[in-house]
This record gives sequence, structure tokens and C-alpha cells, in this order.
Amino acid sequence: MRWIIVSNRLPFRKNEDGELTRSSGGLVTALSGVKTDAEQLWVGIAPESIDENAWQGMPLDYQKRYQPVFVDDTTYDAYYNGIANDVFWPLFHYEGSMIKFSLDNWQAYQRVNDEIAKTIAEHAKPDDVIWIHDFHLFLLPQMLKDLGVTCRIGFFLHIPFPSSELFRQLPIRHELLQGVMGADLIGFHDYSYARHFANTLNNVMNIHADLRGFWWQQRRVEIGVYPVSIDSEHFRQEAASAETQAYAQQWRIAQPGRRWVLGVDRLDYTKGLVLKLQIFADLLENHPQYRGEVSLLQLAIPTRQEVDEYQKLRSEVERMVGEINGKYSTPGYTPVQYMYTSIPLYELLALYRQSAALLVTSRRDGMNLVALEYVVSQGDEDPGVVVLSEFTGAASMLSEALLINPWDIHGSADILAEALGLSLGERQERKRIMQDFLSHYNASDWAESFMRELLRAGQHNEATASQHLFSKAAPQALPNLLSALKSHVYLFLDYDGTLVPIQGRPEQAVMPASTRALMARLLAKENLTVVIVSGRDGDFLQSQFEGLPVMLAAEHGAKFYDPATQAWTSLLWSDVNTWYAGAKAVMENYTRRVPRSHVEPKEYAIAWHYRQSPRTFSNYQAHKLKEDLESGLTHLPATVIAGNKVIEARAVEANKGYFVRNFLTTHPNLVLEDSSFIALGDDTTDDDMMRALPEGGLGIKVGEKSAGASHTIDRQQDVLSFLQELEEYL
Ligand code: GDG
Repeated sequence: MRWIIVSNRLPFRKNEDGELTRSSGGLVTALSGVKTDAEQLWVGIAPESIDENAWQGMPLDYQKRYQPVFVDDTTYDAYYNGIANDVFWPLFHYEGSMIKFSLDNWQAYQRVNDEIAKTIAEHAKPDDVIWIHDFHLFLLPQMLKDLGVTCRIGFFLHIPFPSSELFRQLPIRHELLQGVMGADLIGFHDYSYARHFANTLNNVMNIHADLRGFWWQQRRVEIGVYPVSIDSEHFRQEAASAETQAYAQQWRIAQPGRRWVLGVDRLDYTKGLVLKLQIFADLLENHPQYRGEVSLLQLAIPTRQEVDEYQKLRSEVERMVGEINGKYSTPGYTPVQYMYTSIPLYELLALYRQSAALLVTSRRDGMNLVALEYVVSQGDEDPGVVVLSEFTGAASMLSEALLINPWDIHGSADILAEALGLSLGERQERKRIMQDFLSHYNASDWAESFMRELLRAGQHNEATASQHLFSKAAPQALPNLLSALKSHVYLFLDYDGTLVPIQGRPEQAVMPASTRALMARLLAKENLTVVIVSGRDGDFLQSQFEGLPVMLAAEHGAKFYDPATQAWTSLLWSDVNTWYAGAKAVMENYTRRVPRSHVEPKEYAIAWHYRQSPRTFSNYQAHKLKEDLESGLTHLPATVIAGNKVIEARAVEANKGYFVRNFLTTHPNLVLEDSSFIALGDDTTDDDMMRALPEGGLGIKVGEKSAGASHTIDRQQDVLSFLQELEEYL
């Protein structure tokens, strides 16, 4: 099994002397820390200054390990700067007002993703596993699926995923989500990002997703949380190396007695450098004992220097450095030492080693590897402390860091002062706990856990494909299902969208004569028991099945009609009066606002239909109605469900799953061991009955696969074919 790693750029570049060196940045640090025996091919855009000709002259091992994609400069600029950096980067870091969207750039983004997809499709073998990295490549998963690539596809996002309230600003929100949903596994650093993503699918795509995943186009897509890590052992060794120690010593000699608060950040607005300087100034102002003793050493790594905002940020940072130094400097004491450059690794590690604290003030940060590197680089004699913004992914990983809200300048300065005052014993203990954790959870563990889950996710989807009834890909699915049936079959059958097609208005959904005849033939079978389980009221169901000896469960099973006794019974014990009038008033309010929507009152439930209403407006209103009802009915014996173009409030017991469970235990002559159970339906409410079946039960879902279903049928018409096959078989 080969890993195909895909990222924006290949992870190396040519320096001024023409030598090939590893590029820097979080993604490269994380991936190059992964130790695996698996063969790897890395696909990405060729490094700057390496064109197709130059590539032919590259060392052979590079040609074997890397597959470049060549993109012209203008397209690259539009894709990388125009969309990835000017739209996704600010939006995903909660800087919504900084977005600059243009359709031309978006088309370039699509073209580059498409180019990369085609290159992968050319090289991928069926048992390869594809691991796509980051926000430059959101469209790649679905593009690969569309090109017929059958490999497992994982996607990992290295930056935060924002709240759905912010995400939905994005002009191309649907395209982005549909692109990434082509993956089998989507990974994030932190639970909050996974939660925002799941909420976004619910709110923007109207897909039911939870923290573990969702169903999409007959496939299960898993969501997972895999906090990135570093090659801890490598950093530990390098930090203790003679070269690093010697450089740290130089600093100590040059500034004897000085204690350093260290900052290491790309000069990017997300890293909160202005906040950091304000916090440090507050420390000097309000904790004067540190004046003359503690200095901030800020390493600002140049990034996107050609962009206006970044130049402005740089001027602002440098102005503030000047201001603080002007105010608090004394002979021999410079409060802020500022370096606008990147430095070799041993120098960086020496700075980690010889500082008293690391100060991270990110406004938002996917993880922040600098904090992890700082921890593993500390020695035991005089370890430093991590003061960490709670808006970083690392805040969920570094249990012994001192967390700050960097927007609270004064409060953060107090915590920084506390960090500088910690005793040696306490610092050692904090360092020990975090180093212990990071020695057992390194970059390889991160990659392995992601890959393990990706292989599992893919297997699941292969199994699902074989359970797709009436699909050409799985001709054996139906015969296998039928031949496994036991001597008696119980069929729980939904009505709208399953036995009859969905209609514009509910009263139009009458049963065609041919379906009625088919039902009559099925009901004559002695080894089959059919129960119609519907959200409809009893009168409607009775009118449709008039003259047919069929059991009816109306209002999601709250009422049950048995043709043997010709009587309806109620399965309810809670009091509908506690919530019904309130729910009705809210729904009527929405009906006034949304054209062609209407309220359907039932005995134990009340439904708001919007099938014929203006699509976008009514979808939006339906979401709001659901939320209003949910908060209004908390603590009352009612549940709110979003069905197919309907929002319904119903008594807690009015639940198809509850009905099926009750039926299984109370129906006379039912012998579990000798029977097979089938639940067939198209809606989320039908999942409840599928999940309530005894072990081995067959949940057949019409449309998208869902959690309770074991099989799927694409279209409502195929339900009738299925019932005919069942009739012939029994
Ligand atoms: C993105 C996400 C997430 C920096 N300056 C020098 C240098 N570095 C190295 C650091 C560290 C890396 O670059 C920076 O990583 P971060 O994680 O702090 O930040 P981003 O580059 O923004 O990374 C981030 C990450 O992806 C991984 O998923 O954590 O949240 O934004 O490794 O050591 N290395 C050397 N000299 C420098 O001057 N040698």
C-alpha cells in the first residue's frame, strides 16, 4: 500500500546557491516528522524556479519520491493568493472582513485543483491511499471521485474550521463543501473544528452530520479529530546538541542576567503580534519589578511580504516595538528585541532553550507547532513555561501551559507575570507532564491514527456499495437479501416517498390502483405481515387502505389500527396539551411569513409543510422554525424533527422506532428467531424504525444511505419492483 501525499507545493525549494533545501512552515514540519515504512509519493505544485526542463535534471530520488504539477505564474497567483490566502485563510481564522473574493480567482482555484486531480488520476494505483492536505485543495476529493479514482481519500485541514455562522458568508460555500465531501475521512486538529464543520453541513447543506460523520451520495464520510504533532525525539536531540548549546551560551554571555520571554511567529495577522506587544507593555507597566530584568525576544518570520496588509502589519509591529523601547529602555536594557528574519533550526532551538517563557498570542491558530517544539526542547535544569492563547489548537493538547485570552491584555499580562514567577519545581513538573505526553504522541502517531481510520472508513464504503439494491455494481445484493429471509417476514412500510411518490400537496398522494393491487397480493401471503408506519393521521391512512386488511400505525406510531379488531388504540401516555397550542402558534406565525406553506394539525403531532414554497427562503425559515420550536419545547414531552420539506412537533412517544419496539414485544404469535424484519422508508423518521429492528433486521433506505440502513434503493419506483420481487419470492 502506497501513500500519496498531496499538498499545495512540494516540500522543498532551491536556495540562492542552487541547493535543494526543505521548506519551512507547519505542514512541512508535521509531515517530515512522520516515520513510516510505507512507500510514499508526494504530489504538489513544483517549487518556484523549477520548471519542466529543470525537473528533468533533478536527482533521481527526487523524481521517484515527488510528482510535480506545473502551473503558470498568473494562475498560481490567482489560486494561491487570490483564493487560498485572501479568502480561505482570513475566513477560517475569523477575519471575515478581510476577505477579497473574485470569480476569476475562483476559476483559477478550480483549474489548479483540476490539474492536480488529473495528475493524481494518472499515477494512482487502486490500492494507493490518498492523503490530501489543507485549504488549497478543498475541491480535490470530489474531483478525484469524478475522475473515477477508487482509492481511499483522506483530507486533513491544518487551520481551524470556523463557526457555521461565519462560514456561510462564503460565496462558494456549497462548492467548497461538496468538493471536500468526496473524501472518505475528513480530519481536524480539534473537536471544536469538527463540531463547526458538522454544524455547517447541517445548516448550509441540510445534511444530518454529527461529530463522527454523515452520509452523502450513498457513502459514509467519517469526521475525525487528529491533533497534529511533531517528531519529538528529533527536536529533543537537536535541542541538546553541542551546536545548539553553544549558541544558547552566546546569548547568555552577551546579555548576562537577562530573562527572555520568547515569541516565534510568522508575521501574519492571525498570530496576534500587536496583542503580544500590548501584553508585554502592560507587564512592564503594571509589574515594574520585571523592568530591567525581562525582555521580549520576538522572532518575526517574513511571510507574504508583497501584500499590502502584511506590510502595514509589519510597520505597526515595528512602530510599537520602537514605542515600547522608547518608553522603558535604560542603559544596558532593551525591553523588546525584534528580529525580522528566519533562522537555522539550531539557533531557533537555542532560543527555545534559553528563554524563561514562550508567549503565544494567536488570535486563531489551527495548532501552533512552535508551542509543541518549545516544550520538547526544554532541559531539566531550568525549563521555561508556555503561556498560550486559548484560541490555538495546542491549547487542547498542552495540559500544563498557562492559558490566556490574548484580547484581555491586562489579564494576560498578569498570567505572564505569574509564569515568570513559577518555582523551579513547578516548572519541572509542568514540563515533565507535557514532555511525557509528547513523547508518546508524535507526528508518526498522528499520521498513523489518521491512516488507520482512513482504511477503516474506506472498507465501510466498499461494504455499503454491495448493499445498493437495483444497482448495476451490485447485482447480487437483492438475491442475497431474499435468499436469507426466514420463514416469516415482517415488513414495516412507510407511505409517502416510499409506497407512493411525494406530491406537491399531501392530499394528492393517493395510492395508484396498481400499487393497491400489489398490496392486496402481498397481504394475501401467509408468511408475510405488513404494517404501514406513517406520519400521516389515521383518517387519511384509513381512506387509502379502505378494504385492505392491513395494520396501520398513524402519526409516527402514536396510534395503531388492527384490522382484526377494527379499532384504533393510542400508545401515548404523555399530555399533548402541555405543548400543542404553543407549537401551533409558532407554526402559524411562520405560515404567514412563508408563501404556500401550511400547518397540518394531527392528534398527537403538528406539522408545518413547505414543499411548494420558494426554495431558498423556505429552507432558511424551516431551519429557524426548528430552532425556535426546539428551544420553546425544551423540558416538554415533545420532539421536533425536520423531515422531507416538513418540520414537525410531535409527542415524544410518536416515534416510529418506539412503535416498532412496542410492536415486537406485544404482537401475538411473533417469534423473533423464526422471523425476518424489514423496515423500508425514505425519511429521517424511518431511520428510527430501522434502528429499532432486532439484530439482523434489514433497514432499506430510499435515497441517501443513513445510519440505521443496511441497504439502499435509489428511487421510489424501485420500491415497487422490490415489493414485486418479494411477492414472487415468498
Ligand atoms: C499551519 C497552521 C498548524 C518558523 N520559523 C522558523 C522555523 N519555523 C517553523 C517552526 C514550526 C513551523 O515553522 C511553524 O508552524 P506553526 O504551527 O507554528 O504555524 P503555521 O506555519 O502557520 O502552520 C498551524 C500547522 O499548519 C500544522 O498543522 O499548527 O496552526 O497555521 O515548525 O519551527 N523553523 C526554522 N527557522 C525559522 O526561522 N528552522
